[in-house]
Amino acid sequence: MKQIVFATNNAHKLDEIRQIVGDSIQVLSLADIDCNDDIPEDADTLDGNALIKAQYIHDKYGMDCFSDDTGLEIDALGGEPGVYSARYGGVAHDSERNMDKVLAKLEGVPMEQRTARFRTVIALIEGDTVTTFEGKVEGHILTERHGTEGFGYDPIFQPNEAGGPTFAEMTAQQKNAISHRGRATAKLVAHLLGAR
Ligand code: ITT
Repeated sequence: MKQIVFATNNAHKLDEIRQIVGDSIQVLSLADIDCNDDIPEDADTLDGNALIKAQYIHDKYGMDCFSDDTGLEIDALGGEPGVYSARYGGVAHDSERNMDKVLAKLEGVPMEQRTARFRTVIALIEGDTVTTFEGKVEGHILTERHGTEGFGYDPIFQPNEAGGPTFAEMTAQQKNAISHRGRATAKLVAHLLGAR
C-alpha cells in the first residue's frame, strides 16, 4: 500500500484526510515516523511554509510527504493576517485575541469593504516532484462573533455562498463542503487516488 506522511501536529486534520482516503493510502502522522522536531515555518507566504514543512520531512526521512498552510486574507487590511494568522494577536493559537485584533482594526469599515477569503495551500512531494494544490472560499468579516462551532476565525467569517451563517454556525460537514481546506484536500486526494 502507498504510504505518505502528512507533516502536521493537528490531529483533527489528520483524521479528516484519513476518512477521505479510506484504506487506499496509508497516511502517516509525524508521530508515526517518530518525528518530534519543531519544523520551521518561517516563510512569508503560504506556499513557502507548506513547502518548507514537506521538504523538511522529505529530506530527513526520504518519504513522500505533504503539508498545508492556511491564512485568512482581509482586503481592507492589505491581505493581513495572511501567513501570520495563527499568531496575529501576539500569542500563537489564541483565537480570541486574533479575532479581537481583526475586529478592532476593522472598526468603522462598512460591510461592503469587509471582504476576505480563507486560502489553503497544500504542497506534496513525491520522489523529485513537487505539486501544490490551492483551495479558497470568499466571504466577509462580520462586526461581532456568531456561533460556537469550528475553530480559529470561524465565528467572524461569513462565507458568501452559504447565504448567511458564519463558519461557526455550520456543521463540520457543511463547512468542509465549501471550505478552503476542504477544496484543497479534495484536489490532493483526487491526485493521490488517480496516481495510485
Ligand atoms: P499546523 O500544525 O498544521 O501548522 P495550524 O493551527 O498552524 O496547524 P493552519 O496553518 O492551517 O493551522 O492555520 C493557521 C491559522 O489560521 C490557524 O491557527 C487559525 O487561526 C486560522 N485558520 C486556519 N484554518 C481555519 C479555519 O478553517 N477556520 C478558521 N480559522 C482557520
